Amino acid sequence: MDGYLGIIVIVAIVAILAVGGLWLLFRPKAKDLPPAPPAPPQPTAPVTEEPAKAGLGEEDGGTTTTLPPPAPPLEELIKAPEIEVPPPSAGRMVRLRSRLARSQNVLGRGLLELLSRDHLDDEVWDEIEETLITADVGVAPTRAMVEELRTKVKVLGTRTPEEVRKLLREELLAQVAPDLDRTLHTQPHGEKPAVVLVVGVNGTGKTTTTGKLARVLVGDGKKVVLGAADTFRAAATDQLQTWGDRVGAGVVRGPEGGDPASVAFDAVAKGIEEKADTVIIDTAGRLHTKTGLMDELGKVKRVIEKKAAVDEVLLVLDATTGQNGMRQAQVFAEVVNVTGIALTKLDGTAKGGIVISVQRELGVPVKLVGLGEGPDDLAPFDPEVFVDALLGD
Ligand SMILES: Nc1nc2c(ncn2[C@@H]2O[C@H](COP(=O)(O)OP(=O)(O)O)[C@@H](O)[C@H]2O)c(=O)[nH]1
Ligand SMILES: [Mg+2]
Repeated sequence: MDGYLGIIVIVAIVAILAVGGLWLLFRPKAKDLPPAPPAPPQPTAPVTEEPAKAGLGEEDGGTTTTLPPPAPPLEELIKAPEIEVPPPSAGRMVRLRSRLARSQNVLGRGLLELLSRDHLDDEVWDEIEETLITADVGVAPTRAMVEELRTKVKVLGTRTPEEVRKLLREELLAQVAPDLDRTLHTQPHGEKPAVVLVVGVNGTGKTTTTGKLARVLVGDGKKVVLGAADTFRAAATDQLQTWGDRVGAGVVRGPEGGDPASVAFDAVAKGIEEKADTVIIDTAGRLHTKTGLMDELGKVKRVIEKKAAVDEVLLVLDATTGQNGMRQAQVFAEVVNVTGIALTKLDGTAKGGIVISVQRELGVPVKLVGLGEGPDDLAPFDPEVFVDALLGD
């Protein structure tokens, strides 16, 4: 046995020497070494260095290893969005009225100037008519207004600027229909949240309006769930997610290219489960020419209705698109029962008259107006503030 042991020891020693020698021969020279990689980040959570701080070490007599309270995961610290509280929605249109400057210059000032002229001959009346048509007031409302104004001006005879202003204010207001019910149905009923379905053509501002509206509601103390039923583009879902994160509203999303109706259904289910006040469903911009897509919108609505009533179907219309937008609106109105209009981009157009024509042609009130790209640039529509803004101070 001793012999064997001796041999094993010798073999082992030889092997070690051989390996060591080989390493000496072939070890890389310092200058061949690649640059040292950057030092890995040091773990930030101290483990045992300051046990006293954890408040446990001393009582235990230091016999056990104490751990500090678990730190939240780093990703959570980085990602946690700051929830913003928006200003109240009441009085917003007053604050944003200067955004109507373009419409004011063309429609308000233009008409005031024309109506203040000493002699209102046919040519001037043609100009008045043209001004109204150009501002998208629509043919029928324009005719009605011109006729009314003609009669009243005749009665007045000579007019002071105050009289002209009052006259025009009355006429515009009558056309904007101040008595329409513009209540946005966002109140929960019974055990169920209100459901708002947001529809409209691509690029009109549906997602933006959904986000802004969520902000308004959360600011008013409501709990809101958003449904990202525009599943055609992942970017659309992310866009809505950003809004949800900002205001603190949960977002229900589906896979890209998934079934929009099932996302809408899940969002409403989550809203019911979490006792939310309002669920807002953002949809894809369905072109009215694509029958299949419009059918799909009808399906989204029917599927939601298996869970809860749809309280508001908000048609988002881009004010800058004029008569073209109006035709699209009519097709939407045929597929889903539109209950309110959100008229966006009123800040970027001289065609404020679209408020009048869209209401008249669809028989649906403008409930919200978009007056800019900022998160708080959405206002409940107020006819008097609107008309006063057009006429200027
Ligand atoms: N100036 C202005 N831009 C708006 C308004 N509402 C939306 N937008 C812009 O319109 C673009 C399209 O909006 P988005 O919500 O993505 O439209 P969607 O395709 O219908 O969802 C974005 O650049 C928005 O910032 C508005 O009231 N005023
Ligand atoms: Mg969108």
